[in-house]
Amino acid sequence: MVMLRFVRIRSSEFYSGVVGISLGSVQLSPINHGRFQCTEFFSVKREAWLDRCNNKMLVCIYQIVLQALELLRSMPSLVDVNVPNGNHFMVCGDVQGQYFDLLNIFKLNGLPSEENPYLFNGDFVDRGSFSVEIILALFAFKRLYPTGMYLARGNHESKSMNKIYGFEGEVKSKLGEPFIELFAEAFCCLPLAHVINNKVFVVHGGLFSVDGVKLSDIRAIDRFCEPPEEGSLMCEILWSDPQPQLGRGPSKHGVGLSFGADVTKRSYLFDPMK
Ligand SMILES: [Mn+2]
Repeated sequence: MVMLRFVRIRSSEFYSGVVGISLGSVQLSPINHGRFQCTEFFSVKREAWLDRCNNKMLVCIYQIVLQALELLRSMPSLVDVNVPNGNHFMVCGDVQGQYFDLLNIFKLNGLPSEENPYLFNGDFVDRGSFSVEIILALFAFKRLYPTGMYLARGNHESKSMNKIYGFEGEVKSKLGEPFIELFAEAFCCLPLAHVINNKVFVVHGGLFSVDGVKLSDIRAIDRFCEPPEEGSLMCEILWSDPQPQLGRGPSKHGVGLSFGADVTKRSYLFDPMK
């Protein structure tokens, strides 16, 4: 069951010019997401998809995901966020399928809007039983208020993690198999890092196995892929963890690394020469 009652978007707003699907008449045409070939998504699963398109709710859901995907794809790998003096900005960590926790956050801090912006910092899905509800709510808000909802990729926004930790199965049972690939594509479009007011660097995981990484290096990451398993900035951004000891150590995940406060202190991220 999908619970999105609190999201008020008029159905006419769901029309997607990109795919030529409207709520009244379902017309499928090949779509080109740049490097993503969604035509395959339709050709392989076309029958199953057409069957499901009779359900208007699924069409709405499809359009929420697709429109969020398009928005996210147009964003850089590192997103600069400007919070004017006196305004606030809420950064939230892993919600991991706990939809009622997400609703509680909104109850305590207000619904997202341009005046009440949020950054959800990855790991939206897996583990909890309501990952579908969470990702649809976040994507719908992204669509409604592009500058009121920022989303960063976490290590759980990947095919291999979703297969093991529950999201893939949940999508299959609640929405149907065709959506698995669509979400996977959307996750590949999520930005990797945010910088708030040129001062605060926000990533899901952490810092790097080498010193001297600059913001420009992160801006230059070609992120439109499944996360590489190791030895890349993208992998470390998603997987690294802080540790109480100084220096660098092995990661408890077996991917990325653990880093101490000294690594953070000598970071060149905000070097004026960046
Ligand atoms: Mn994580």
